[in-house]
Amino acid sequence: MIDSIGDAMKKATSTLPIPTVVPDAPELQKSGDVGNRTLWVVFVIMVISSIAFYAMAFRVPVQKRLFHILTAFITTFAAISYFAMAVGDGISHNKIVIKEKQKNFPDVDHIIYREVYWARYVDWSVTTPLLLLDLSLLAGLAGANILVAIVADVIMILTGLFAAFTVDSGPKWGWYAIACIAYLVVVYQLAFNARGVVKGKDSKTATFFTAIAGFTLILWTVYPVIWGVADGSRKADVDAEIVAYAVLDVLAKPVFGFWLLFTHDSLSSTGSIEGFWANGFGKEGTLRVGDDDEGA
Ligand code: RET
Repeated sequence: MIDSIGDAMKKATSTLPIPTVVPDAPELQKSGDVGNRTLWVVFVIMVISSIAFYAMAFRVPVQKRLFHILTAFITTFAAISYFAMAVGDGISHNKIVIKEKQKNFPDVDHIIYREVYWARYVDWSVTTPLLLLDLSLLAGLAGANILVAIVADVIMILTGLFAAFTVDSGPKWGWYAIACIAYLVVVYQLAFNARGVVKGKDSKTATFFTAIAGFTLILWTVYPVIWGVADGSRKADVDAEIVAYAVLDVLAKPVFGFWLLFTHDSLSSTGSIEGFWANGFGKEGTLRVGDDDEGA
């Protein structure tokens, strides 16, 4: 469709007798072979990791499975999103109009259509909260703080999506700024609140949390940088964008997951979750039939 816009414009301008202002053909920024192959490779990595995580889940008792299940869900969602992008779904075009000044002529609009991989944002809006849940449960973060981190995280991804589709640069960087503020809230919850509470656990869990949360925060901070040079300022081409996110996604999901689960399995019981998430609604806390009659 985009090509036909370009063709139509070329045809129209070629039939003009005296070209007064010659609008150039729209530029299409899309992925090539490298990008497409990368998407398939990451899809396969996500599928294999998911199978491994589900297998690891079945090897531990159901009471200790929460981290395994969360981590397997993360790579499962990523596999679905990478499949969507590899087959060409989950991709749209963002139209950008750049006014180019001409000497002695009116300005010429330079139009760019750039592929936006919106399936990524759908993936991130589900998987980054799950990653945060993994880390929060490991640290023993309070429920209210977990919610703050997750809501801030969802705001970060959604405003990042708006930024990716905005046409004018003012609102685009405005949305980006909102997303960055939301990201700072996430950083605060992990780096201060979660780190504070994990100190109350055994030293192995505390040291492990500091290492894996530090790894996570460094990785996550690279995402907005890539966004800035890719979707943001369009300095990086689409293939470079795909490869950069692919490396980060593999580190942030499968590598993070294997590290978390192998270490979790070797940690003492303080690394595990008790209560409902381990045992469901047990005898304590359920209302027994006849309770009311007992006092009568
Ligand atoms: C965006 C752009 C707007 C500003 C910020 C961003 C942050 C994104 C992050 C994404 C993390 C993704 C992960 C995926 C795992 O596979 C939305 C790029 C701050 C932090 C961990």
